[in-house]
Amino acid sequence: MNDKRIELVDGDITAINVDAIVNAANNLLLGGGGVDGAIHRAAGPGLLAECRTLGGCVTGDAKITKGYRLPARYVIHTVGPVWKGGGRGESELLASCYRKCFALAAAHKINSIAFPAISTGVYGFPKQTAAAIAIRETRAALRDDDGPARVIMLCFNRESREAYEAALRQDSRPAGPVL
Ligand code: AR6
Repeated sequence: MNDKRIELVDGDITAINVDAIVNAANNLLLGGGGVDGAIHRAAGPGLLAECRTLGGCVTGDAKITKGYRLPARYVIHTVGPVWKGGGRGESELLASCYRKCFALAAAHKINSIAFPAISTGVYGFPKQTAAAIAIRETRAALRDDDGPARVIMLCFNRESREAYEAALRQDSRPAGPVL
């Protein structure tokens, strides 16, 4: 079962020793608060200098940079949707963030990747729905032998951990006849 490749880890994403960490950024890609601020502080000014060359990023897309002073070799910057009640395509946009991150990970031969709970801080996306989308897209990326060997979901608080635990308890098998 590919869920064995998904780990829940408590703590700060900037300290994780993986090939790539994901940043929950905004459209400008020039830093901000929350996990974005923490990543830029830990990576140092080289990260902002490279981000300035990227021309921003549309919501639901992702761009990759080096990790500079971080233990991670790469940072994948993705822009999650602002929650506006659920009727503005927020779930599809959040799913797109995860898909674009996994596509970049494949293109750069990234074997281990750590995600924060994209959009669930300042952007207000409900944690439980966001965790279900994160786990569904991760399972899709790990189908067969595809995807990174390790996918870490960073749990910055207890609510996030509980949301991921609940999402992982949801059966990933397609519905079929009861044997
Ligand atoms: N490590 C891991 N997770 C963290 C950390 C950390 N160091 N710090 C916060 N979180 P948020 P968003 C969690 O607000 O909702 C920024 O200003 C946090 O508890 O960082 O996508 C950007 O520039 C929450 O669960 O990102 C954008 O303007 C999750 O990370 C905007 O915020 C995401 O919270 C993006 O908002």
